[in-house]
Amino acid sequence: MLKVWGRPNSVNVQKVMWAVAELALPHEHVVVGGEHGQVGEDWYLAMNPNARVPVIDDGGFVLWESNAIVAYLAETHAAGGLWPDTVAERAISHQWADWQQTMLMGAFRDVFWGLIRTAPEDRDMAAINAGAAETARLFGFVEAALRGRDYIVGDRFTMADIAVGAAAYRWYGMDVPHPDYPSLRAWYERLVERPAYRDHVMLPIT
Ligand SMILES: N[C@@H](CCC(=O)N[C@@H](CS)C(=O)NCC(=O)O)C(=O)O
Repeated sequence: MLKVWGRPNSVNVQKVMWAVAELALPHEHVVVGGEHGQVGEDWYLAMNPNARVPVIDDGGFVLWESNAIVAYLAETHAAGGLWPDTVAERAISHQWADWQQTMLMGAFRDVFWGLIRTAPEDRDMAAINAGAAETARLFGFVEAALRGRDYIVGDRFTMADIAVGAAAYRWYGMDVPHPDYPSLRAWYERLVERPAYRDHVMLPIT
C-alpha cells in the first residue's frame, strides 16, 4: 500500500496528501518531521537523504520532492483525473510547480518564517515586507494565467493547480497585502469547495 511520510502542517506534505485524497488512494500516512522528528534517522535517510518531508513508498518505489510525487501519483492513476490531457498542458503544469518551489517560495519564505515561526521581537520586518511585496507581485502572474479560465490548464482541476493552490491558501490566510486579483480569487474559491483541499491544505498555518 502507498505510504506517505510527513507532518500535516508542511505545505509540501499538504500537496501530496491533497493529491492522494483527490485520487481516493488507499494509503498509510506516517507523521514525521518538525517536532515529530525521525527524519534524521538512518532508516529515513535511506529513503530521503535530504532529511526532509514528504517522501513516499509505493510498493517499494521510493520518491521524494513533493511536486515529483504529485506528478507521479497523477500519472500512475491517470483515470483519477489529475493528469492533464496534453503534453503542452503537462509541461505548463511542471512550469508552475517549479515556479512555486523556486520563485514563489523564494519570496514567500521570509514572510512565512518571519510571521509564523519567529517571535515578534525577533522579526526582520524589512525582509518580511519585501517578501510580502514580491509575493504579491508574483501572484499577479497566476492572476494573468487564470484570466478567462477556471483552472491553470485545460478546463478542469488537475495537478497543475496543486502546487500553487497549496501556496495560495497560506498567502490568503496570512495578514499581508493581497492585491485585487479577481481571477486568482475566483480560482481559490473554487479550490475551497474541494473537500480534499479543505481536509489537507486548509489547516491552521503553523
Ligand atoms: N523541495 C522539497 C522541500 C521539502 C522541505 O523542505 N520540507 C520541509 C517541510 S515543508 C521539511 O522537511 N522541513 C524539515 C522537517 O519538517 O523536519 C519538496 O517539495 O518536497
